Amino acid sequence: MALQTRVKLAKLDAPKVHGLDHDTLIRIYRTMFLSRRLDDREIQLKRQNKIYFQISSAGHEAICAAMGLFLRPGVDWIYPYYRDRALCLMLGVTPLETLLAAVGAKDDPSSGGRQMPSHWGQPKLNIVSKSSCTGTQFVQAVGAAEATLYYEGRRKALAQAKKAPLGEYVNHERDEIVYVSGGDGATSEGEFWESLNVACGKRLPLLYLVEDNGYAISVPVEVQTAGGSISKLVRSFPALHVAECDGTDPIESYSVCKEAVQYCRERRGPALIHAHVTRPYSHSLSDDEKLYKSAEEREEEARRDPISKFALFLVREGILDQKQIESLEAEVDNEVREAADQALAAEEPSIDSIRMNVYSPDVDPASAAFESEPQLHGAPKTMVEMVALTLADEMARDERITIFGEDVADASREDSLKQVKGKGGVFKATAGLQRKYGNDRVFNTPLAEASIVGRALGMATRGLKPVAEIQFFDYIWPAMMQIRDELCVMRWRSNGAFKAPVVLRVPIGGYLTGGGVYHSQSGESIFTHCPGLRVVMPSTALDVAGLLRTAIRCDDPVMFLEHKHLYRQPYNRSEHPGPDFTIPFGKARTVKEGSDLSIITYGAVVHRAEVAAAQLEREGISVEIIDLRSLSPYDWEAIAATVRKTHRVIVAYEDMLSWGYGAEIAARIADELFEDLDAPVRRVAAMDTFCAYQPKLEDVILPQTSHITAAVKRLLEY
Ligand SMILES: Cc1ncc(C[n+]2csc(CCOP(=O)(O)OP(=O)(O)O)c2C)c(N)n1
Ligand SMILES: [Mg+2]
Repeated sequence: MALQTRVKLAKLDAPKVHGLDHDTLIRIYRTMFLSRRLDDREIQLKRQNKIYFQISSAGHEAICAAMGLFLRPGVDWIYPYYRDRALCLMLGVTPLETLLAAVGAKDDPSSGGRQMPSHWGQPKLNIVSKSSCTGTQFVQAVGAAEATLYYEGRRKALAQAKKAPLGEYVNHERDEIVYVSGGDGATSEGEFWESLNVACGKRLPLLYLVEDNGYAISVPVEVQTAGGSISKLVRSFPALHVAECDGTDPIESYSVCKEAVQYCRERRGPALIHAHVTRPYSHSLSDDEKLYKSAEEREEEARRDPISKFALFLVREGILDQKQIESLEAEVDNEVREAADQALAAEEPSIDSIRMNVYSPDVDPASAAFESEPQLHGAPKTMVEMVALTLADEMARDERITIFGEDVADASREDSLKQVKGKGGVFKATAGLQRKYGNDRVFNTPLAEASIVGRALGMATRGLKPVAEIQFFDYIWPAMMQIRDELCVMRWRSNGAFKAPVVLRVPIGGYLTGGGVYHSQSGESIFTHCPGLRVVMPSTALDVAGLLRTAIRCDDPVMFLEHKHLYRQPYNRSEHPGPDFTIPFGKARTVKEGSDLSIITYGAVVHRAEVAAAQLEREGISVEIIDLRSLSPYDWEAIAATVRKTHRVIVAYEDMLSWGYGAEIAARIADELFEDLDAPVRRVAAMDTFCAYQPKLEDVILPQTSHITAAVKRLLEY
């Protein structure tokens, strides 16, 4: 809304206001005041039980409003913290839009009523959907800044990204930058440090704003940060521009933001602003700061309140007189009242909308569009060779694909690359790809799993197609929050405005003879438990080719589990099926037909079931084997069909017996196919313990052919 308050022009002392003109000074104040009034209104609505949560931006308005003057909506990429209301208003988010989020309205542009208020997100403004997690945003912003550099050199990738679903929001400008903010508390998360390491190492155009209000809920900054000052700690990061300011003073903030933004735009490296702000309204409405802040401290904070201080400044400098301030404030109050009335009358989301946008509405990887016939040619390839071949084929087709992780490159040092054969992954699954497609497309990362996934997510948000590798399933856990709370939820929480079509390739499983507890883990059920994520686990080279290609071409995040023990087996090789061979997700493969009993399995147990079936065949027992190969979605129809055919079923899987993936399948069979069973559903699985290094112990722990054979015989006795 245009400022209607008439302003008496005063002569400004230029150095005092860093060249800011009257209109801009008033715009800053208006935005700050509007932000505060929206908080006040939300607090009132919460007390009236008309909204369900409130977290304020009070005390943070000055630095955020100042920053908003330098960021360009729809050009720069914004990863805002929940206290960035004034920034978002400056960039074009309207008061009504913020209140639509507060009431959880259908037309709330950040989430359609799915997220709490102040969890910003608007694709047309390049404001990326924010989760509640403190710290995850930092590594995602790194990925977004990497996309900036990537698109600079890869125009074809940009064109391809624009053509993909949600491509209307893909953009790139030569001097764009990425902004990410967080609180003093959030800087303690590992992801903050992981992100700085990459941003400085790659000199990314990434601007950090640390809004230090002295507390993370009740934890004071000296407990949070060694020495109490984050800017002191980060000063030794190379190429990082570091500035500290009074974030309650918009004019000082303006000058500091100007310099930092310029530093990033000029591609001199990342910048970090450490802004000291206040937090007068407690952490949220669920908190009462009187419980841990002394009265003296609270009074001191009140004296630093940015709104009252700046109003006083404007009057003192003759920019606005008291009457004009009152008139401006009345105008803002009116605007807030009107927006609140509209928000309270807004339509709620429909109950059935809850199922929408868990997965892509545009690309269904389980559809017939992904059915194809293999065009087999060439010498048989192992599973791991097929991974590399499929990646190479897809990279040739789609310039959006980037590949990264620990040790995935042939050789990071270009001089060495000329002289050596190349590493290409600890299992050689990415061998030769860097040499073929370049260092910007295939590269090694620091040893930091959360940042591998977070960076992939940041790139995917901007239209790229990252295929990242987690070196061993056993080491995926630092990335768990990025996977569970970010990758899986991005599309749903933004109500379809953002997506995260990352492929995570993860070597998994045991039977390694000497793998021990940290190189043999299973745990696929932990990820099939996560809505939003597709999980596949092929057991043959042909299925690797078809399913990996589908994973890359689909528009959802996919966890592609590669069983290490199967990588180089002679029994699952395949000729190359051609560059367009895809297999739909959620379609099982009948490994062997049979009539007496069914074994439902996947991964490394498929072959063990085949060996068991061959032995049993000699004793006149006919076993049917179903390889699920896709775990989420999975082929319930194939399961039901085989149970209805043989009436006896064993679910055989490598994960632990209790709470393992097969436990759910067995439960569903017992639940929904009870009438079709002639005997109870049986499971053959690993013991509920860890996988031992000593091969004799490993043999006992993991399911073996002999366990399957014994289970089949027992089941046929019914
Ligand atoms: C990963 C994670 N851990 C804990 C929380 C709960 N939590 C929400 S805000 C917050 C404090 C954040 O402090 P700070 O980063 O300083 O931001 P401030 O709220 O002070 O602006 C905590 C612990 C969370 N949301 N995410
Ligand atoms: Mg804080």
